[in-house]
Amino acid sequence: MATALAVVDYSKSLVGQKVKVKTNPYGGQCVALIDHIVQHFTEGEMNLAYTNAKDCLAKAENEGMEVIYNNPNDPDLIPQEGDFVVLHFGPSDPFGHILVCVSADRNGMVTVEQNIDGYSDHNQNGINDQLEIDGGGYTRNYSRNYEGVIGWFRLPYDSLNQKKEEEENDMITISAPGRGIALMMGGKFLPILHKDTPLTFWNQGVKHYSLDTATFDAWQGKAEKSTLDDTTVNKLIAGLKK
Ligand SMILES: [Ca+2]
Repeated sequence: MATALAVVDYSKSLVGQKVKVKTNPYGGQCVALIDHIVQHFTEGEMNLAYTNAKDCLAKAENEGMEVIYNNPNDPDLIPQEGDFVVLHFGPSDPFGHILVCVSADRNGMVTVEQNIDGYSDHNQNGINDQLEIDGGGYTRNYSRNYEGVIGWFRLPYDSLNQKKEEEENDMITISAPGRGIALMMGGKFLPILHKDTPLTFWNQGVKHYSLDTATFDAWQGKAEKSTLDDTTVNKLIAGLKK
């Protein structure tokens, strides 16, 4: 389930790693961490593919995420846990910065962020890692005030969870006399071979349908098409129209 708390927990689990995405050749950039988290929770449906941190509010808006623009004159307008916060330090700052808000109050935020330092040389070749392929920095716990914060955005939790629910509803178990029991998932027939397995699904809210053997066999793919005669089908359809 995608929740703000899940985003925070997942972000914390990445601390100490250099988190990268395929679309960013510069390795552990601040935005690569956020891109990875967004892709993780949306199963790849949303991303921040090559966007500089400072442009991520517009990108997030395009992707359909909720975006809040900061008003520095309103000290009560602060990000929530799990929000992705965008910083931009004026026109001389070419890239900006982005981070995960763990918690926030009027004075500042506890965060998880990657590549905090402008300069690093983890591979010790004397060249700033930021300028190197596979460069960047590591994900760290941090805290800061709201200097440079231009806004924040968050995952569309409601629609993500609704979609998940619909996917789960797309799953049923079926049985028929002498045929055992099977899982139907997205139109696919998957036999269930262990007596404990149906309970696992039912405990997750998967519904069960007891079918006749002919329908069961058809769903399993043993029959190419329904073999109900026209008279019966027409009677059924007539019944529907009532
Ligand atoms: Ca280097």
